[in-house]
Amino acid sequence: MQNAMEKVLGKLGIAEHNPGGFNGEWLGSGRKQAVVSPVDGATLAEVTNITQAEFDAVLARTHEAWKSWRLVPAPKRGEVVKELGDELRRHKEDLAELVTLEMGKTLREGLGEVQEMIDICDLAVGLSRQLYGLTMPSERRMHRLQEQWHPLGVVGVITAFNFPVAVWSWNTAIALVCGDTVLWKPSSKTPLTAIACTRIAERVLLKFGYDPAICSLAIGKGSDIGDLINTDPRVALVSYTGSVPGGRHVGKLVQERFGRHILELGGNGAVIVSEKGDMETALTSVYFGAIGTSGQRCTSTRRVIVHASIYDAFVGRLKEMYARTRIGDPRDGANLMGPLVDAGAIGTMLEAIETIKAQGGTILAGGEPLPLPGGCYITPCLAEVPAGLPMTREETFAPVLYLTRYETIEEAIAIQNDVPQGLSSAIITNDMRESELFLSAAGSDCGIANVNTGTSGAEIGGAFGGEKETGGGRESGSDAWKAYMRRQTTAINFSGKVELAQGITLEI
Ligand code: UN1
Repeated sequence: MQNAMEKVLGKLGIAEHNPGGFNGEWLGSGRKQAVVSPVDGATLAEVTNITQAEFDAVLARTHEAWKSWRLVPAPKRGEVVKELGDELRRHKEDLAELVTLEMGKTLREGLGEVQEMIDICDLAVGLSRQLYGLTMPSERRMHRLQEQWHPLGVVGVITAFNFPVAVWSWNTAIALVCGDTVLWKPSSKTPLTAIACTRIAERVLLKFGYDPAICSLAIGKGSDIGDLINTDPRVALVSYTGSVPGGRHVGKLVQERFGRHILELGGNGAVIVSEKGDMETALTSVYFGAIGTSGQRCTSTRRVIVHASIYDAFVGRLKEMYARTRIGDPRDGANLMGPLVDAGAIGTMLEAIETIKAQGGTILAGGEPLPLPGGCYITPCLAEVPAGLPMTREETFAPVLYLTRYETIEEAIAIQNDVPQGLSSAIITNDMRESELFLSAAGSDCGIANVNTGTSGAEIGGAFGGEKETGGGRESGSDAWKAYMRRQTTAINFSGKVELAQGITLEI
């Protein structure tokens, strides 16, 4: 395994010691950190953070690069993103393996994550010829009223450990075709995947003769480097994925200077399992949603609201599935669940379980740490709770699933909505009235509402994001690209004389 690991690192350009900054040159002379794999506790490599002074050099170059990148025609920018997608296709297996090594998700999920990167590149290539503005009828004679979309500037992309590469790609592929440059600050838990992606982007940009600083990198302590991004007016848009407190902090700092932000914060996904739905569909959807990525997706299923008439049957079957879950080395295809990201995450999960019990919940299964190398493995937990238990309103970033009974569909929707977060939700039902109510204005209050499929695993074609404490931002598909550009409304007068709008006359 050691040799296989070194081979993957080598193929992706990861050395034993790696500078953590890139602005066309690789740089970094700050604190050194060893990157330890949650898979088995092995040290993968060492990364040197950038200093505050180095950050300034990185941002200055990224901003400078934008001044010429914005003038490259959008379809030409699309060609670069097409090549980026092709490079990701070539490196899909290696990059997926590095994701698995660095943060512990199963290899099949790692491959899925890299596939999301490829998908968003494909979408962005098409988009590069479709950055449409509207024309509107002018109220004045021989006038044209229209809007056009211009590049925004530097996009600061701050990402989390759980999707260490996909979130960068959602932002970067779209930002690049929109004529923006990108400054990436990855989670300090996953710097190697960030270096690997930046090396790929560097090669692609150089191949086309563009400034590689178009895709820059700033690895460093969150509160230092993050706040430099948040407070610097050269960063036009900050796209932040992380916790609610983190997002509140970012939002305030960026708003203070009237910058723009996209916030992708906590989720607290719920599935309503109706007695009018298919039991197998419900079980599979809930199971993958809860244990996938070891419960560390923002779209993870954390709550299941089950109709009282089928509750016992559903929970009985789910308990069997939980008991059968194969947990272990995420590179082994036989295992459905790998480790949590680090020992701290295990501690948080164990504390949460104690709080659930203290608040009156009952643990039905799981929550037992496993004696596997690295010390980051634990059995997934099922907890039976009354509706409204305080812990169910919090996002514990771990495989803990709350089970609650309901009697009426209105009650189920009310329970689903009664949390501060609003990212993802689902209903399992074959009853059209129930599913339409769930999707109506009186239904789910989340950014994502699914029918007969679970809360996680969103496709990149739709806009991704959520309401309330999830932060309101949207990334990926649909018209999410508009957040990465500035809209300009233009009135053009070709009449030869001045006519004022709103019928105002002027006798001069
Ligand atoms: C996240 O957990 O931060 O919908 C993103 C999903 C994935 C993305 C999750 N496509 O589960």
